[in-house]
Amino acid sequence: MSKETVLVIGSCGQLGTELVEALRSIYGDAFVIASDVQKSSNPVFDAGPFESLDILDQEGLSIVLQKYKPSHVYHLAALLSATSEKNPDFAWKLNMDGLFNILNAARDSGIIKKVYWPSSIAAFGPNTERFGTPQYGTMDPSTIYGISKLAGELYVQYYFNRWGIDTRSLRYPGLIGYKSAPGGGTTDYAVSIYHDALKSGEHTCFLAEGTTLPMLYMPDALKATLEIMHAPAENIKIRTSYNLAGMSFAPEEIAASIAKHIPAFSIHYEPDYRQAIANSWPAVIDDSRAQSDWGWKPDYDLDKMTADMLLNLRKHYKLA
Ligand code: AKB
Repeated sequence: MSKETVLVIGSCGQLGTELVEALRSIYGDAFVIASDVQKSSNPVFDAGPFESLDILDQEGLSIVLQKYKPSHVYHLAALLSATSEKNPDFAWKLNMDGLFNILNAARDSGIIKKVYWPSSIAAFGPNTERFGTPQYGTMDPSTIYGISKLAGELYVQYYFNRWGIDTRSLRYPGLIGYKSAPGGGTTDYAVSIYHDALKSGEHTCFLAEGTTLPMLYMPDALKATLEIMHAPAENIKIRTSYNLAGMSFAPEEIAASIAKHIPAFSIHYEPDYRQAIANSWPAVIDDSRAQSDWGWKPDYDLDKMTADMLLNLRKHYKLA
């Protein structure tokens, strides 16, 4: 891999933490600049450069860009769905102004050549086809997070069409991993359920039985992110954001998968305000365009993910 320099903004979140680690193994520690408003204690961030950066601070962004001259930027800083509903004004400000700051810097500085920005299944809404959700169909998000994602998709496409910024994006489903904690999403139960299974043998789910949502195991999320960023530009035919699928399941199905390893495991349901968010989202995504345009294929299904999550969390909790 050539000595590109990569900047990850919002690097201390669930995806960023693992993405920094993966990027450093490709580009080398010194060439991947991690940044966030505050450095987390994860040792990943001690292996290479870290900059304290609030993406709403244009001056601060400009200083980091001039210092490192990153050609590739992964802009991950955002409020997720559940947190956004608690503070919609700030969610809109962070999610949109943060994106504008990066896109304008890419347009004006001449430093950044490629921008990765994540969208989400939240860009769909209650009138979207829930099963086999197509790449192009009804998009009427009802959450502020989803509205910011849909608007962001159109903006990244606009900057590609108008100014030739090489913008690339995926509509992530819920992401599940054992190395870093999610924060403020509607799909977060699918991470905490594994921790609870090992710690107490039971989980109280904030979504109701039967709530099927699209999900993706973190190694697949990293694979997709790196594949779309490294694919030849001519293969990236969608410049809004690609549908991306791994698996879909309801809480009782992940519980059954866990019970294959921990037979006494039990799940209880106490749906809260996040149920309405989940109800407005797709259940099963059609990602055939990602498959045909740049060869997307996930490696993990539910049972394979469960086995890997439990194996690694057992080590983490020193149960193995
Ligand atoms: C959330 O639940 O908000 C996120 C997402 C699906 O974008 N995990």
